[in-house]
Amino acid sequence: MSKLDKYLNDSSVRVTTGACPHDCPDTCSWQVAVEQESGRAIDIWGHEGQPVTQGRLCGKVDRYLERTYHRERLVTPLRRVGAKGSSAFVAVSWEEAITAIAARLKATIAAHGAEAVLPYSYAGTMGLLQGEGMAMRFFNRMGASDLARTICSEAGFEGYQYTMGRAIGMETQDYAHAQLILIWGSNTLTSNQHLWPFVQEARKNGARVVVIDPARTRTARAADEWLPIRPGSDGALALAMMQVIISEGLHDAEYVERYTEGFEALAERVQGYTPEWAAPLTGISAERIRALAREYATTRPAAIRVNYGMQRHAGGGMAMRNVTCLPALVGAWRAQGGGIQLSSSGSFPFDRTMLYHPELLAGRKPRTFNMNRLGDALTHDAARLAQAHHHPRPVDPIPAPEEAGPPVHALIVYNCNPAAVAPDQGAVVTGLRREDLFTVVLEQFQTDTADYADYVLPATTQLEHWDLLKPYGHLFVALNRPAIAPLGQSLPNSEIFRRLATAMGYEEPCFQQSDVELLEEFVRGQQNPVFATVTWETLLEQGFARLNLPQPFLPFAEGNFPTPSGRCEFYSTRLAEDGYDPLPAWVPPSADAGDSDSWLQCISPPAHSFLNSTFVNVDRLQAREKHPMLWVHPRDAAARNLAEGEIVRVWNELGEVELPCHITEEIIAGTVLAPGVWWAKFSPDGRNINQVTPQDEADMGAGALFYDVLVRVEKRESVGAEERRSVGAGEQKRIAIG
Ligand SMILES: Nc1nc2c(c(=O)[nH]1)N[C@H]1C(S)=C(S)[C@@H](COP(=O)(O)OP(=O)(O)OC[C@H]3O[C@@H](n4cnc5c(=O)[nH]c(N)nc54)[C@H](O)[C@@H]3O)O[C@H]1N2
Ligand SMILES: Nc1nc2c(c(=O)[nH]1)N[C@H]1C(S)=C(S)[C@@H](COP(=O)(O)OP(=O)(O)OC[C@H]3O[C@@H](n4cnc5c(=O)[nH]c(N)nc54)[C@H](O)[C@@H]3O)O[C@H]1N2
Ligand code: SF4
Ligand SMILES: [Mo]
Repeated sequence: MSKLDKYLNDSSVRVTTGACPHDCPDTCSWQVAVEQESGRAIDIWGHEGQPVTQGRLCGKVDRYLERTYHRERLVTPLRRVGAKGSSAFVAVSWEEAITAIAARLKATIAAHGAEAVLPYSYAGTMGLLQGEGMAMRFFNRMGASDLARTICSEAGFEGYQYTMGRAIGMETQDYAHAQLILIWGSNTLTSNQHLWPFVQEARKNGARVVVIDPARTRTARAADEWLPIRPGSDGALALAMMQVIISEGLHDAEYVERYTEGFEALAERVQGYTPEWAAPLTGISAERIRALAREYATTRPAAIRVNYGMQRHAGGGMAMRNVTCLPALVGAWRAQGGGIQLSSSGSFPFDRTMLYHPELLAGRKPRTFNMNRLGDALTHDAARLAQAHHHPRPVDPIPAPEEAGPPVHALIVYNCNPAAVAPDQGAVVTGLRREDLFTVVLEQFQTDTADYADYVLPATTQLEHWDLLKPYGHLFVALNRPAIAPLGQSLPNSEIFRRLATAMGYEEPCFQQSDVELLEEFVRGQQNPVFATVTWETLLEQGFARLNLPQPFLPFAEGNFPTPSGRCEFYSTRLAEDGYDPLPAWVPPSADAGDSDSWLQCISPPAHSFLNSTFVNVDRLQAREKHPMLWVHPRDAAARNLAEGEIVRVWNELGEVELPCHITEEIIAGTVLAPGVWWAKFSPDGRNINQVTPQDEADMGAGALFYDVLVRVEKRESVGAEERRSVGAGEQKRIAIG
């Protein structure tokens, strides 16, 4: 008997349908059983009728009730009473908190202008309502600084779009029809596990699965082949594959002729990019590259699942662009089971004006900060402040220091934990420590970031509020209904911003809309025919609805690329206009240790049992990940005389962190790996790996460079005093500015 049947037969229990809010491509639909009498949720499981969820949640969200009822859930507003970062707070009433926050914001705006207020948020929840639904209205009305949400996927997204037009790709279920699957820069079994059953189905029908990754992840172990690659070199691998395919005439000449742009120029461009050229860059032998290219071009259908690992590098945008050319070159789009998926986001052309009410800006055009440069944005240094403005393309001007605008005096953080997840943690924390910075954090838990808040406001979890979810891995919109009442005094983000708006004197009717009214209006208001099947009634009844798209979904079988030319653009005029090379090119990572014996490349991809910095405080999940650590290859460990489990110092010019080392062949030599994203306060020295990640931008979209990092790894005692001083000097510099 299914769980649903069991509970439907039990009148003491009611079942509510909802959806997982987390930043994960799978956006599972779930069901929650609630004991009628106590109002307490007693069980949660994956929706059996949702074709991608297929009745299963991941090991993290299986523990969602433990997270919701966690002993450390924030259940009352808090006011800081100790030093910033010391986590000393007292409980206050909502009225006191809201009144005090509004008063301080008004004073800040009067003294420095509304741009001195900076919202800082990401995808702690991907819900359209508890994400930016009410928040964006609030900050638009205020005229606050805007935030470019670049921390995750921007470089790859841009690279994909220059080639393809929009982030549209294969439907998840169609991977079952592939005969070859390249999993490229993705740890699918960890971060996209609902794709895996379809991969397995393909294998049952004879498909081969190859994982291209610097780490032998659990996905690589489960695949047919692990192709270890040096971080940041995927662009070179894709160029060399194209060189082989074109020079051997293995491309689909008919598809190329009818549906692509710039083939001749591409053929000329890739001539020099032979496998022999790519071998030393990628660490993959020329022979193996040649074989992979041939296999990819001659196996039909061939699918690629590409994810964000490869684009957290200086050349990440171009790397994604290069990889994205491959399916069109071999005509993979023609058949079900062929093509590529980065994200399904481009299939959801939501009209968000009803949600965000941009008219509240009333003609103002606030400056936009790049969220990856939060450290710089929080300094008083005008040059750094100017540098922190969002300038995603080479043609975008960077303002001069005198045009940078006022320093940030108030920071409002929601759905994000920047003290743990943002690059250059030393700079971020220095900024958060500023006595003259007023910080408000909306949170479910006392995170690293909440420790620096002046006010912490307790937020509800997905079990306690309404929301609407747009996935980025599949094509099903989902509705989340609350299953239980808010815990303690916690409130949905939407309600917190509503109360703040009232206290600020914002009287527009959109601040009076209830959560359900807002969602219903948004769903009913979508005009694009792709949403014809996503009706409010279906969502209420079923909990999810697939976009009005044909099945099988073959978006580019006959061209129809949403690019300016309507073709897949090997040559892109838009790239040229934006200041880039219009053709696929080699853009190296900025962190290349070359033949250096002392520097190592450092990547910090997601830990299996965490979701970014979420779930790190859930006991059972923390126990599974044990403790923060650094994977080191035996060769690199031997060169440093390191022993398993010994605490090492990981450092570069930005900062340093101490981590126990784990000696393993599951990471390539020359690269170290720190599973992320641990709360800094759970680490031996109160820091995490983002001590050493830079604020610098990737080539496209001003994306983050989390995996484009050089570090020194040494025994704790052996770092020379002089080198340590030079690291310390970097921090001193920032403290002086802050
Ligand atoms: N070194 C390193 N750093 C990284 C990465 C990496 O790979 N390596 N990955 C990067 C990536 S890809 C991303 S996307 C970012 C993610 O960074 P974040 O967006 O910060 O990540 P999360 O941990 O998902 O969510 C942050 C917080 O949102 C809170 N939250 C969840 N739901 C709600 C809600 O309804 N209301 C409120 N008020 N709060 C809520 C959670 O409690 C959590 O503390 O991190 C980046 N940082
Ligand atoms: N369990 C779990 N699931 C998650 C998350 C999580 O933290 N935990 N995070 C969520 C978020 S925010 C995101 S953005 C998504 C996607 O998350 P992604 O960032 O795509 O994460 P992964 O799937 O781990 O894939 C990254 C893989 O790329 C590898 N890699 C690093 N550098 C390179 C490189 O230069 N080239 C290649 N080929 N590979 C490289 C890493 O070793 C890792 O295995 O996952 C989401 N799902
Ligand atoms: S985190 Fe991802 S896999 Fe886990 S329940 Fe949520 S959507 Fe599903
Ligand atoms: Mo992400």
